[in-house]
Amino acid sequence: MDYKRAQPLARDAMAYVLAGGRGSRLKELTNRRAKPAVYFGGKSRIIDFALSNALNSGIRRIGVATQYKAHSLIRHLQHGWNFLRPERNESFDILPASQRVSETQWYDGTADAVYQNIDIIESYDPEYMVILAGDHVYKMDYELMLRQHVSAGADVTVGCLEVPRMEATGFGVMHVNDKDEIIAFVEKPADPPGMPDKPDMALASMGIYVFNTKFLMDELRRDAATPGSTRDFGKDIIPYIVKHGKAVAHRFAESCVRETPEKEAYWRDVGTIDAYWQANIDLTDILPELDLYDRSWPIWTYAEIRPPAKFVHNEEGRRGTALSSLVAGDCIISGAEVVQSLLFTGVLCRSYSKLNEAVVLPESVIGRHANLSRVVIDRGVKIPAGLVVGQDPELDASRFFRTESGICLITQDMLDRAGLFY
Ligand code: ADQ
Ligand code: ADP
Repeated sequence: MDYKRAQPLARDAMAYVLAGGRGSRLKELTNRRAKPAVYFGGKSRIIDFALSNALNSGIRRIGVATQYKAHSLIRHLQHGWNFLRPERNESFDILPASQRVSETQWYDGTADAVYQNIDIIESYDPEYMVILAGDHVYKMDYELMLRQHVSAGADVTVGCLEVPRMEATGFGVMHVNDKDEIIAFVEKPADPPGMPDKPDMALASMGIYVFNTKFLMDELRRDAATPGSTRDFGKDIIPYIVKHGKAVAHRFAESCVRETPEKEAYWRDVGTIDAYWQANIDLTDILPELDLYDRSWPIWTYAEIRPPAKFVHNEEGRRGTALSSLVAGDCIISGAEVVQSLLFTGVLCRSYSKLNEAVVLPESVIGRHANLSRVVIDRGVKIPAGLVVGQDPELDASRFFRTESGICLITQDMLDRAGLFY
């Protein structure tokens, strides 16, 4: 027996996470950090999902390409993910855009973010490359995708899921034949084509690709020599292979990690304030669709060791409570009422304050008698005593970023600008 087949294909693969995008639809949350570094779920950052999936799938070589506002992301990766060791046939590389091949300062498209590090990838000599976006929340076993890729003899395998047709304008959309070979691919079509058997749904690319490394390297070199290419997987590489080679679709539902196959295959692009707020608040459900407590598929992150969360009366006997909420370490709920909310590490809720459907990022302070509902509060924000948000849409919109559905993003800059001091 070929000794390599005795181990998972994942051990011959390198995961390459694209983590350079800006994610501008997250507004001020991405002013100081790239979207993959944005906090999610009480303790983690968005990129922890792709990285944990890679690790849980058995992949032990990981590269992360960073670009936009990378400092917070790089610090997180260095603290939390730097445990893969070369002496165990493992590797973890943080690959900032650094003019390694081309003379331009930045990576062009996503394919360029791989091309510029070809020499590093080739030095590890992985059989397969698993290209991942760093900005989605989902649990997936890439080993199953690798197996399909190998057994289908594909040049590229593209992860895909079904989305409502009208929501597919932000995706690569494909048509497949009865063997799930991709016969057409359009990147971000204005009028997305529906699926033949389900015209209201479209088959969308998740921006996840599996290649044989040698094939990918040849394609990247070909693309780099092609005038007019934007050096992007979705715009250039995938459409070219669909035309000239064998591109196969891998259905996310086949490899999504969930308790039972009947459960919805959970995948979220938390790219807007509404989607970000909703996906975080969904975790406060009794049985949320995304299970963060499944120890067989842990979402690993870096967090400092901090004291436990604490719930106390104030001196007048007012109870500090949290109901249907996730409360991270080092939070203090003192004479405050927290309902259906998600508090990240080190949040202090002071007496008589009320939070309802609030997502509060680390180290923020909620002043006395503040009453906030349907909000996202950025890291380290000091909410002044008595501030009310969620009751007067016009007032809220004049002070904060308020979405059409009424979610308010609150940052320290916005409070300062409105003269709302702690
Ligand atoms: P988009 O969602 O538009 O389309 P894109 O902006 O290309 O995604 O970013 C993909 C990933 O690469 C993100 O994780 C982003 O952070 C990162 N990234 C972007 N530019 C980068 C750069 N220059 N250097 C490093 N990293 C970078 C893609 C596909 C679609 C597919 C969707 C699914 O093109 O076909 O449907 O993803 O979300
Ligand atoms: P308020 O009740 O007005 O919110 P504080 O913010 O001072 O008042 O918090 C009151 C209670 O919260 C304290 O008595 C204590 O139990 C707890 N607390 C506040 N800060 C800390 C801290 N740094 N370490 C531990 N407990 C704290």
